[in-house]
Amino acid sequence: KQKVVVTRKFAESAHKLLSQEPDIETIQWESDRPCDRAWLLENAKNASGIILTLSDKCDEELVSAAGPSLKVIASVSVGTDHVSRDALKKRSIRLGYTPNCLTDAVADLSIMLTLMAQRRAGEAMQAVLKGDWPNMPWTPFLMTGPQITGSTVGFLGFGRIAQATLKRFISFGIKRALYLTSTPGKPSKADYYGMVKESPIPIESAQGWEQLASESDVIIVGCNLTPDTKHLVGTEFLFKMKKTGVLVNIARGPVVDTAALVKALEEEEIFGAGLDVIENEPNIEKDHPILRQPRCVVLPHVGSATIETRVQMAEESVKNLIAGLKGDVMVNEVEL
Ligand code: 8YV
Repeated sequence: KQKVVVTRKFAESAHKLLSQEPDIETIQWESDRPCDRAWLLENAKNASGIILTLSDKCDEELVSAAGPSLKVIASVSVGTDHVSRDALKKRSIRLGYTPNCLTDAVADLSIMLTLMAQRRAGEAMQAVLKGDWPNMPWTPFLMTGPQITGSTVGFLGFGRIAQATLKRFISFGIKRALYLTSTPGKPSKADYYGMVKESPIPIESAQGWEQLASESDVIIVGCNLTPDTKHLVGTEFLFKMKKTGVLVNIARGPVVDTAALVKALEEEEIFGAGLDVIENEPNIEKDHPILRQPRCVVLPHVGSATIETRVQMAEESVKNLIAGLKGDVMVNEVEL
């Protein structure tokens, strides 16, 4: 039998799929706590496949611990920055991932964070929770923020999630979209929903980050984390944004320089922010300076957290793993 290590308790249906495979023996991490690294390294020995998530680093150490038997890594995620592609490539290990099934859930969250930041939902709810409402007489500009209708939305990264977010924003009546990919000024190669070419609003490729930052009312960070995108949103970017601008990050924390964001919020260089991800997550203590910013909504990386999506992600990962072990076509495979 081929040994498969599973680092989380995923949806029941996914475990069932795996257990129906006669040639697979599963080693399961049983706790709801993140999988212990020492346990993973120990149990990976002689494994043919590993199903893991973002917080399980898949690096040279893990791949060597598994040894030459390792054929497939199935990551329950769209992002694969926790996986060393080099370590896999040199041993011809295949990498499965789950790019499509979580798009809607994350796009929904992008909209939610945008509206929360623009409409000051976090700040307003805090005021109510603190019992301040009786002391907040109605005034015409009480808790007002910028409106999404008629705005320009800028996308840093223009993949599936960004395009699904744009599709939603169009129904909110935005007037224009700008995007920045690794080829500034060039039309996007992918048009996932057939709306980039046939859109009711102009969708333009920005010439560079300066144009994206200065002309957008909302910036959605949706790019991969790479050495090129780390801290791409730093002081210069944030201080180029409109003072009424809102920054939303649903990608990876390190794309945004948190210290620079705190400064931009404190100095009112931008209006607000919505973060589903942040540098050094999940180790964000109560006294972290970003949590003292009333105009910043911070969520604990819940972009894909709908029941339906998490079930699909797990099932798809198992299918990727099984296909990988059999030498078949995966549902979604990363080209290494
Ligand atoms: C997941 C994500 O929650 O898919 C991704 O890349 O960041 C989130 O959807 C996370 O990866 C769980 O592994």
